[in-house]
Amino acid sequence: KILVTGALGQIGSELVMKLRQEYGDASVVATDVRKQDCEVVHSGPFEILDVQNAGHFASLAKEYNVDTVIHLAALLSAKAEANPQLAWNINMGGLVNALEVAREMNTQFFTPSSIGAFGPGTPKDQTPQDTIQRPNTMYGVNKVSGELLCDYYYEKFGVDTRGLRFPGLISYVTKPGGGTTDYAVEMYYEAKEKRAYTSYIGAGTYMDMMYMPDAIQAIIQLMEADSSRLVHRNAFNVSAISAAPEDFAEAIRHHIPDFQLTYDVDPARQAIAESWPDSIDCRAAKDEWGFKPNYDLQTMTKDMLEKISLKATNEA
Ligand code: VAH
Repeated sequence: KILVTGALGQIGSELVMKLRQEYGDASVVATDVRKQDCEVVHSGPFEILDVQNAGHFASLAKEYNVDTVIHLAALLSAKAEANPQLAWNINMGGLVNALEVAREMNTQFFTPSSIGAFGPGTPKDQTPQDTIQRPNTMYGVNKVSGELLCDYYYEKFGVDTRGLRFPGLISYVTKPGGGTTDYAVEMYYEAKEKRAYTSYIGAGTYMDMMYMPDAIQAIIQLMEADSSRLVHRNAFNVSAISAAPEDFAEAIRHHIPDFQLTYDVDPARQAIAESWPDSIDCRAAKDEWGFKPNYDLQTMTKDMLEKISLKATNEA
């Protein structure tokens, strides 16, 4: 049985459905701090869980006799920067509780890291898998601490912990909440609705991005990889695209020729974006477990715009 925290979030809402498809509906216990009327709640076991509640976390894991914990519950970068103490409590308190469940029940363990785990002093182009990590955001501190803690639980207690440093993830199922890279998702939606978007991230600001299907595939591929091949564990650089707002706009114009991009830079999120890499080196993930994304900016844009149209029609 697989227990997923943050199951109603941007990654969780798609990962749960994919895991249920692969392993059976009853094999994935979806949890989140609130309940919603959606297919994750209706298609298999769902429990309300605040990951800061260690006792409840442990009792749920025992009740379902889980053998894998996928811990996604967290505050993303912009929200964390606005509420740093809350972010520490949720992001680190939740992670420690999740790792303790994994240790006590000897489960396999996954939690995402992020390009946010790198800071201003990190080489920006083709950021290496192993390099300096001194992020200057609370989210980044949480992600670096999380990577170190997950490696510690592997070295010290033998917990099979694995992680991915995700870039900005683009998806149409569930909108991200409180991230810095969310502008790219918003741009696709507003391109469809208004044929225009005002970006809070400035022109020329490059960040790594990836389409959600590639992210979901990477999680499953990593978790199924032969552990004897893994030189790294927490966490692998993975990315598919390095792009700035104008690159997304150009790709969108292939489908919506009169799309207009303007800028109204938000200093807080611009500062976070500028502290992150422009592009990361994913060779370790390719060499150790065969990471290979399928979508580039053009194919992602085509699929995103088609799926957003479909969604609008279905919801109409
Ligand atoms: C964020 N989407 O913006 C997340 C992610 C690399 C970005 O960590 O905070």
